[in-house]
Amino acid sequence: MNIRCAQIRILNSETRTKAHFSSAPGNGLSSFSLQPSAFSLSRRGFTLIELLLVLVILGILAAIVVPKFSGRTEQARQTAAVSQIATFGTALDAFEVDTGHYPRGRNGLLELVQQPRDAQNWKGPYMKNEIPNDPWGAPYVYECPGKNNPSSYDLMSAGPDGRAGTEDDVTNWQSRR
Ligand SMILES: [Ca+2]
Repeated sequence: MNIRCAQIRILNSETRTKAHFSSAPGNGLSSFSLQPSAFSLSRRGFTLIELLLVLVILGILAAIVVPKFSGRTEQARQTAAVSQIATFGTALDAFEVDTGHYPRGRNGLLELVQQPRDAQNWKGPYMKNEIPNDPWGAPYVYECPGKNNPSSYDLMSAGPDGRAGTEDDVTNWQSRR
């Protein structure tokens, strides 16, 4: 008898811990244990389940949102290509007004920013920056005189697939397909 048992609850922000002191007279302190309470254990398990649930939910959201987002990104690239071709058109028209003709050949776009030797009245550069690639990283394809626009020029981006002559091309002429 006279075994004294003291329970001290130590509460902190993360866990609840019970410290058990057991002692018998004459024997001094015979045992001491520090163990997480049942509440603490169940709380940790629940936290792990919560974490897994959050990961699962994030995975589901990613599966739903990412394809939509990438679809919009592709649409934004198409729009950017159309806009860029229109910007080239304005610059090429200004070039034509000044020099009397559109830049010739396949590298004609360069003449918008670098004065060609034979150009009279070239008042460029007609583009603010260097000649950009299309939104998919490929050079725009320029040809003058154009096969589709014989009186001016053909200008196109090969589109997402990078191949000219396919349905996803972005061109300055109406597709006949
Ligand atoms: Ca293409």
